[in-house]
Amino acid sequence: MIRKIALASALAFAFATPAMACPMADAAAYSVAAEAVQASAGTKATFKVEGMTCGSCSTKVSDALKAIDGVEAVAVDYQTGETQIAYDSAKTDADKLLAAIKATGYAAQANS
Ligand SMILES: [Cu+2]
Repeated sequence: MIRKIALASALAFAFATPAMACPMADAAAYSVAAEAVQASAGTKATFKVEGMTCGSCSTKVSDALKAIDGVEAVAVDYQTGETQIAYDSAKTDADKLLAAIKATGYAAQANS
């Protein structure tokens, strides 16, 4: 309950802030995306991505993952490198996800 209220406040803040690079809004957007990953019925995989410095970096990684057939939800936090993915294990696997992240130019490893 308290978490939901905190999330709602974070969301209100994010939307009240015009399209502007803001670490707090980026963190709020990541929380929302991460909730969607956790809510998905798909198989979950988490990775640590190194070298991202801004929202464009996380968008690049996120777009590369979303382009993979079978990927259902993606959350990428450039501030911590934490990357969560929900996917259909009949269509793709963690190795392909990791390869797609690395293809964007960032170092990454699977969290175990
Ligand atoms: Cu960047």
